Amino acid sequence: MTAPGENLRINGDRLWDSLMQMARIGPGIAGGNNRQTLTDADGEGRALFRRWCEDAGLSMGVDRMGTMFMTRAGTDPQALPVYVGSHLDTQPTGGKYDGVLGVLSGLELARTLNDLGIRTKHPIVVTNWTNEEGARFAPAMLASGVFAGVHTLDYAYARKDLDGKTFGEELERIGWVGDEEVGARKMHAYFEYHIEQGPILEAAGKQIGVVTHCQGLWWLEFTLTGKEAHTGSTPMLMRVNAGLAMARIMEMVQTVAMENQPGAVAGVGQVKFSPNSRNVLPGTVVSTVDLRSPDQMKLDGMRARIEAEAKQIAGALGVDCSVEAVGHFDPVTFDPTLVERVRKAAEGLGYTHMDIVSGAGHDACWAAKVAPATMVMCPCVDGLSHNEAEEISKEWAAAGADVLLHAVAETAEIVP
Ligand code: HGY
Ligand code: MN
Ligand code: MN
Repeated sequence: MTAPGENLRINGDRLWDSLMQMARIGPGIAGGNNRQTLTDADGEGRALFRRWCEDAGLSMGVDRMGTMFMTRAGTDPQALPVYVGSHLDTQPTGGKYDGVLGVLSGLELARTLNDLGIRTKHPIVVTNWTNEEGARFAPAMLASGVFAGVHTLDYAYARKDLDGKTFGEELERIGWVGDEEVGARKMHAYFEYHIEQGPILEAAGKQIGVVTHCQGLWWLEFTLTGKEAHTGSTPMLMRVNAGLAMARIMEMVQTVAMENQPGAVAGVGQVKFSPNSRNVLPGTVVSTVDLRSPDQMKLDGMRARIEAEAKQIAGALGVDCSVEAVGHFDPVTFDPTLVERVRKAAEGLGYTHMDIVSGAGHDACWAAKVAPATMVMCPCVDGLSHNEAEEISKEWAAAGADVLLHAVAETAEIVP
């Protein structure tokens, strides 16, 4: 006799179809997505997700950071809900699955429980966090950070994009300022399903990543101030070259990361020259160094060394150097009980699996500060992500969603 829900499986075709429909909103130029947070495309994606959820009988709540909470009622309204979340916003040259797989798998989980007439004691809340990527408004995981009490609402609302627009203005403009106090909701547990965004699972031939930890992160924004001058008529020894300082800092960052192997990464994805004219030496250079490690000592040691050596490099060139930490979270340990539940679900479903540390940051990292939390991962092709060519298979997507379904259903307690 099978236990209630023992053979639960999601509808892989329906999940894949939802992913492909969402991918049509905010299309990139190379097959991926550019659905950056608080753009009109983000607003369109939110509206589609809301319609799908309401068609599935879920009721919507929105908080003042615009995070969407879509609730499937439980039999005990007093029971704290089980949250299943991720994000619909993408990088400027993002893939179709980063974040979106987790949100739409949460919806698929609700649709499947509806199809099978399965009730749970705890409500289940499918969540779309605002601005997970931090590409347009730093830091990443901004809304879940406010929810966890790491950032204030005012700090978040004041964050500016490269055009000087603020988060608060843009959230208002797309009409997604909700009425719920951010963080007022209490969670029984939080699950997030995500593509690995790295090569480990595919290389090991495993279908499921049982995520035990997430590495910590610093985003250090450097502002280098040199002297704007003519690139043709200014003698080399008279230059105060902020661009050269940035180039040497990037080389140093690479050296620091390589000297902290294994288990450390660091690099630069964004450099803004001003005035950014091809025959003017930059007056200012602004750039964010992204450094990460699962090891707290390494993480903080790298930060201290990069800041100190950057000041020396800039000083030797007469360039002024200031630095601000614009993103940070310590290495995260996910809830062992929930991790074991994911592992058992993978085993029970006959999926190959392995424990894994997440290289990328996720909203689950902040959710873990306020509730028991964990993640499920599926492989991605060549480990490629934050690239329009990001790819997974329908089978991988479905397997992870099956595991998510079982772990969530067990946590939400199926009512016979
Ligand atoms: O940067 C990250 O790790 C995440 O993709 N926002
Ligand atoms: Mn993501
Ligand atoms: Mn991402």
